[in-house]
Amino acid sequence: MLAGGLGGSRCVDALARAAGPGQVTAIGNVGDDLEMWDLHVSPDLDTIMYTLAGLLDEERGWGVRGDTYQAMAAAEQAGRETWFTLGDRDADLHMLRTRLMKKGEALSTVTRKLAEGLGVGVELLPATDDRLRTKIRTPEGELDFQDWFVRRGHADRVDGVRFQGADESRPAPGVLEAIAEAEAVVIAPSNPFVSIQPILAVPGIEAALRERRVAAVSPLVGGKALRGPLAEMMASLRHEPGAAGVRALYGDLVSVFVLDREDEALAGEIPGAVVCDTVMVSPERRTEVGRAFLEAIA
Ligand code: FO1
Repeated sequence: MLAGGLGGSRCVDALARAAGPGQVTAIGNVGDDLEMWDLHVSPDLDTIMYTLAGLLDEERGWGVRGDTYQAMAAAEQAGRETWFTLGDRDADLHMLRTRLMKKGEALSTVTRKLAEGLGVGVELLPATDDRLRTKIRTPEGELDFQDWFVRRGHADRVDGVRFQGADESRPAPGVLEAIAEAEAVVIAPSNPFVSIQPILAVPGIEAALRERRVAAVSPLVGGKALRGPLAEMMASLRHEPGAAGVRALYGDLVSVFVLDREDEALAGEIPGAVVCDTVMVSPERRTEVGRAFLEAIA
């Protein structure tokens, strides 16, 4: 499964619950990564890990449930950067990641160690070990992804997206093999512009997908994203609104497109459409939703 953001992590969880231990490989977006307090933060990889480990703050959609914020409070008192919130326990993970990467370990190696440490039963691979960063073009100029998303609350209109470093990047070890060997390849209900395209931008990944039958799950239900600015981005980037627009965006890369029941009426006009329940906000619902996915994409 190709995944980014909260929708992606919930879908990885749903599929993992339905398919059973050791059956799922998630390829995660790294375009959102940033350095905060000189720590390497990989929000999308961490959201997947925390979700699978049952640690995610589900209400907020990021970070660790019940975390404390002593380091943040100290930074604020001292007048240091606090626009990106790191809980104490979350920061400990970033410290370990940064320490191991400074010793020369690749992000994929470190991610495997972190996931094992949290008891995560899914193989989680960053799309690339190389530096790839999403940049957002706005009327105020080009912004780093988290600057746009968190610091400025994704209030600036998006006129374009690019992935710095993508052309020189290589897929992380195991990524192309996972795509080639999977029984089914699924694009999670993540934001296509800032979660999925930065994965596809790594040379070799899209070509590997084109050799396979790929299913995508719509991130828009009733024209709206459960969370995040996708509906607004569809408009500002001049795409057809709603699930049909996302379907068109994936074009012939995808042959199965999973729509939520709420969008059943669209199915007739959407190539490869299948319909099932896709909302998996509550962890209790995820096994059932995951089973329905497996059936729908089979
Ligand atoms: N999102 C916010 O809106 N504000 C934050 O301060 C914030 C901190 C944060 C820390 C660690 C982490 O793993 C994620 C964090 N996020 C925060 C979420 C993150 O910016 C986005 O949800 C993703 O990058 C978009 O998929």
